[in-house]
Amino acid sequence: MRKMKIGITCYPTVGGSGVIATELGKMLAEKGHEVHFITSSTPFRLNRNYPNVYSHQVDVNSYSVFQYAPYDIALATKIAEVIQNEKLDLMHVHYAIPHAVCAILGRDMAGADIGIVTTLHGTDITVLGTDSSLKEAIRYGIEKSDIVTAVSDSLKEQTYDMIQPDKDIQTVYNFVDEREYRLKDVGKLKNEFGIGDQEKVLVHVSNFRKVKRVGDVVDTFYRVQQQVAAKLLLIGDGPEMGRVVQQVRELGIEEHVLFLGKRDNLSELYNICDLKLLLSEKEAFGLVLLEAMACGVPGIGARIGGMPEIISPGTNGYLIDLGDVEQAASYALKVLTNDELHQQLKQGALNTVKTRFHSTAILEQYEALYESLLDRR
Ligand code: GMT
Repeated sequence: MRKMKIGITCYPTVGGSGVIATELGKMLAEKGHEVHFITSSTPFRLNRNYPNVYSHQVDVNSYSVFQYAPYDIALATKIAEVIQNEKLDLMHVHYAIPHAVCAILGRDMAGADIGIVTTLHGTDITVLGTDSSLKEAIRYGIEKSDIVTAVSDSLKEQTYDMIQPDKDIQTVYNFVDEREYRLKDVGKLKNEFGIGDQEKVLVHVSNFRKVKRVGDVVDTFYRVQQQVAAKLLLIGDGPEMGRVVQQVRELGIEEHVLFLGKRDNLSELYNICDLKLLLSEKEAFGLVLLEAMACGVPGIGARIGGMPEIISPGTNGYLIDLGDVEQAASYALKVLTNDELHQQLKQGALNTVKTRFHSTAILEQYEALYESLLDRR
């Protein structure tokens, strides 16, 4: 395998796309490639010094004459500068807009003949794609990229339906860093959170946007805790938090719900959990399901987006019809009251990560795509 110089652009703040972009960059660097992150701030998972990894920050100045700071232009300019100074072999950008469009412009500005790989993560298609003012820009970003990947077959199909690009899109699934997300002995962590040994622990992790339907998670948990002693960990924060806090109060289950806010040490927390709930109405993949599974936590998800590509009902969790909290509660109770079934699903979850989403295999898929780009030039 040739050693390549790879530029990566993503949204560096918390979010699945930023996590995947950063973990991919770190793993590519470990394999000897030179990785250049070109982002508005240092990606949050780039939390220590990694050899072969460089971070280039996009400075976005706001001028009183402009109503909006020109992030896209500043990013394209920075991409052009890094392509030229570092002699990049290719750019891998996450999100069609603005990042693919910025990379195309940056390549043009640099007068370089390098390949652009664009990975679609969902929000850029399922949310922005419905905005007619952006649809043409998304199509342009996709069609002018050399290679386009989507994180699930579902997202690929949705992109064809909504954007109709004249472009081959390949599915490359997400992955986790198995060295971090794994079974761990976390000692008395469960008790330290005030949870009794006999209590079951359900968990939901998201950015609390409306599409995550955290209200359904709380309604499901309300039904579960009526039958078994249980606690719900709500991890993350976002626009719906106020409504969720109110719902928990109205249901009178404050004692059973732990609002943990944004957390970094998720793998340790997953290791005290028994079941994951992700009942969103849009979810191109559902990386948090995979992270939980890597720690032996089966999941209940809605039958939408990429979730049916991760959850095999009865093997590593269950799927429900969107919004059917009765069904979700009934599956949760089935799992939490049958130790043998729970153990089977736990094993199924671990196997899923190992056999279908292993980082080694996913990394090789990306490397093969990069190689094919170099061969074409
Ligand atoms: O789900 C979000 O709100 C964040 C968003 C992002 O851009 O980081 O997540 C998207 O990308 C993740 C990584 O590929 C996927 O696991 C999420 O399913 C996807 N979110 C949606 O499609 C809503």
